[in-house]
Amino acid sequence: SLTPTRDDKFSFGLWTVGYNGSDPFGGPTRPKLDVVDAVTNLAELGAYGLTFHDDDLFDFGSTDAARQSQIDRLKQALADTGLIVPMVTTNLFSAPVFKDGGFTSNDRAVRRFALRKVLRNIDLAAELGAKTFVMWGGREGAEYDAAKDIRSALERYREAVNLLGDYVTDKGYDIRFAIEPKPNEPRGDILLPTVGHAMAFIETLERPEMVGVNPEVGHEQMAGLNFAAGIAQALYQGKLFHIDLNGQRGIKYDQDLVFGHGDLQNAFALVDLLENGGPSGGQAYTGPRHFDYKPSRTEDVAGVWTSAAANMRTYLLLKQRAAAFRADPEVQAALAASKVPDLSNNTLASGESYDDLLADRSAYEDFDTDAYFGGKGFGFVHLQQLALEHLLGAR
Ligand code: 3MF
Ligand code: MG
Ligand code: MG
Ligand code: MG
Repeated sequence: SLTPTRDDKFSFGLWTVGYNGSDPFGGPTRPKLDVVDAVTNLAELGAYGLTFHDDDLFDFGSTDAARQSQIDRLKQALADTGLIVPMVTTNLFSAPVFKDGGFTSNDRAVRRFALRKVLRNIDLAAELGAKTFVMWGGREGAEYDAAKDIRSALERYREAVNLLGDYVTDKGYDIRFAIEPKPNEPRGDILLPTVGHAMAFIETLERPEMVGVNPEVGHEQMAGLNFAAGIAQALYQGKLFHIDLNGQRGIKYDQDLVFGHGDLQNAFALVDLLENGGPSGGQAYTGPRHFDYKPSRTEDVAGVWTSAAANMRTYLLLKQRAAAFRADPEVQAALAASKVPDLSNNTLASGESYDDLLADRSAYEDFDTDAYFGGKGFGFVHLQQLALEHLLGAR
């Protein structure tokens, strides 16, 4: 069905539908969105979750009373609608004090303040039952090579994440961390710029099992990378803890378009991967389908909810198309002709050693590469055309 239900696990950031349309060149086009309105509208549209930064819910520097009042209003709205908070994240980028970063600011007092802000927010995440704590280090980076000792910065990042892992473990919270990579914006260069960088960094931590990634479609595409392929590797390595779905058209500023309004063919491949997985090993993704998009600056308040609904409808349309693609006997034949399933067979026979391989004349000495291929291609273009026709609803 194309009607979103709670079982689809669609979630939205409060900062997404709450985006007021301001940008570096102009002011807001929409009024501030109240959290209760956000929860009510998202629940009506069929979402199951709301996520937020601390500063989305209560202003930076709020008094304890103002902070608590917003938390209470959120809790009441959740109770009234049945919406949940699957993920919480901390804003370490908006306040001027974070202009050179939080965990990796050159200023130690800022680093200590950032840690305290995150620890306080982890307590709130646990209180609200969030299972994932996302960390996007948007200001962890530099514009100038001489201005940042990258190795020290990575060491401070490690120190911070190790401390947070100790805290969650000692408190007994049921929370895992997900690092969100981004290549640039707002910094000229951001630390842990891609999924690959982040996954390599995670292996250096004291508790690597507690930390995964939260890749965003547009962020990888800003680096010219294939998002679905990056997600496949994250799944393969058991590291896809969360995901930010949106749309991006090429290597430019972070567009945060509606999911599918960017590279639609890669969005199709992504939904096929998330929903149908394939027999190739690694974890299946069962987490939230989380949208981190921005209602375009041209839209009014009604347009905010139209665009929120569009994200979910596009996802469900792609899910339908991907199911039809997988079920089509012609696709199955094309996959077999292209030897796609063959890649899941081990290259060596069971128990075969390199000595056995070296002794196998058919593998090399007697392997006539020209005769074997005989000019025969793989047929990938036919396969891709079938995918495209399913995507277009032509089959
Ligand atoms: C910026 C982002 C961030 C993160 C958010 C959640 C403001 O490009 O994508 O959104 O997703 O901080 O961790
Ligand atoms: Mg983003
Ligand atoms: Mg983005
Ligand atoms: Mg994001």
